[in-house]
Amino acid sequence: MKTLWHNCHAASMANGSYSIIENAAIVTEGAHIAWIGPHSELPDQGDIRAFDLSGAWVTPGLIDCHTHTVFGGNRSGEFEQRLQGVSYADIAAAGGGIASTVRATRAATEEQLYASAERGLQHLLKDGVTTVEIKSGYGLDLASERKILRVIRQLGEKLPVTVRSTCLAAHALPPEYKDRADDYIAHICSEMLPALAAENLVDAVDAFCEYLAFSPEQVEQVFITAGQLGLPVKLHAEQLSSLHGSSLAARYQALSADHLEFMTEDDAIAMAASGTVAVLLPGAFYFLRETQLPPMDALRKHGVKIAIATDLNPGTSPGLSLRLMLNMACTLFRMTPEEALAGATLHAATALGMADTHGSLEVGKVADFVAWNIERPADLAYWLGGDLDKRVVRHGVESTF
Ligand code: DI6
Ligand code: FE
Repeated sequence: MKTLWHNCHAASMANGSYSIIENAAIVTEGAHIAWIGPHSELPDQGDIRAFDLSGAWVTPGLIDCHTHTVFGGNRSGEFEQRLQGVSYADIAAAGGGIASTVRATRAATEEQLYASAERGLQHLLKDGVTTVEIKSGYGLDLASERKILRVIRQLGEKLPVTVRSTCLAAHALPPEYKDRADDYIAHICSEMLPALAAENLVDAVDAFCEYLAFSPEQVEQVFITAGQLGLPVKLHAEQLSSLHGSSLAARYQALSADHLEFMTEDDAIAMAASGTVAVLLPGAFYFLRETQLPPMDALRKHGVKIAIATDLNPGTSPGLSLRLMLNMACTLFRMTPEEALAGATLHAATALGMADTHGSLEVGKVADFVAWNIERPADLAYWLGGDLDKRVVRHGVESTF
């Protein structure tokens, strides 16, 4: 069954870059886009069901390509401590930080984790997100990581959103392995990843490469195992210091390297060569009051694709709006609204290995799009959050919230 969506303009992102069609029409057939172009060129569709979009701007459904949505508790107390001058690293060294969320997550039931994650995810969906990546990483043992990954799968089954699941078992050192990081990495590689992959709970593998987490050598072991299991990799790299994790990620053809404030130009050259997407997370930059900016000039000069995501997590980015992150990417990182929007659609799809099916409005792609009641596409990065007037279409069908 075909449907015509008309009386609209489209920020289509066609052919791999920001692009627009004024006075556009879109024809969907089932879950896919069958035709898109200027309305004046629309071939006769006969008697077709039609929806008038009242002059809206249509964008691809937003894609949040980096979140940690499933966790127990929250860390607003640490937020207050940091406002008093205690650093993120100091809090982590004193047993807080990720470790405190691990305790709360281990103590929570699958049902409790589902309920709180669903609440968080609803905020993103109301903001126009139709695809989201969610990482584990607050369990850090087989049973607890499995519990989180099962919740991630359930979210994708029950909510109107496409969910990609990433195993981030190498997020932090669990207390059982204190001073034995190599042993924990060996456990991840020999037990955890093979078991979780066999249960079809994992779409990609991530790690935290940082002086307060895992070394490049340890991350490499995780990448080798992921490769043996046929899983793509991603990496938290260069967030707090420069260990050249992003170059390592590029060597392993990673889908993305994320954060990147401390990356060098050589890292950017390596990422450009491997097509590894730079996922920038302005919410974490802002919330940690970071001052080291990601090297925007080097990323642009070498043609690295740049995505923007919320990093939704309880410690460094309790960010419930992807559009707010577009604003922050512009105000803090000096991206243009066009770059930011491409970063939350087109390049976010590439960062998830989904560029063939998602991220732009093109014939054959999945019909996930948002019709925004706005004057110009830049308005999406202009308003600071808020529930903008919009219609969300997923798999060719209008979603209601
Ligand atoms: N970097 C981050 O910003 C999050 N994880 C990571 O590797 C923070 C996670 C947390 O503090 O709970
Ligand atoms: Fe993260």
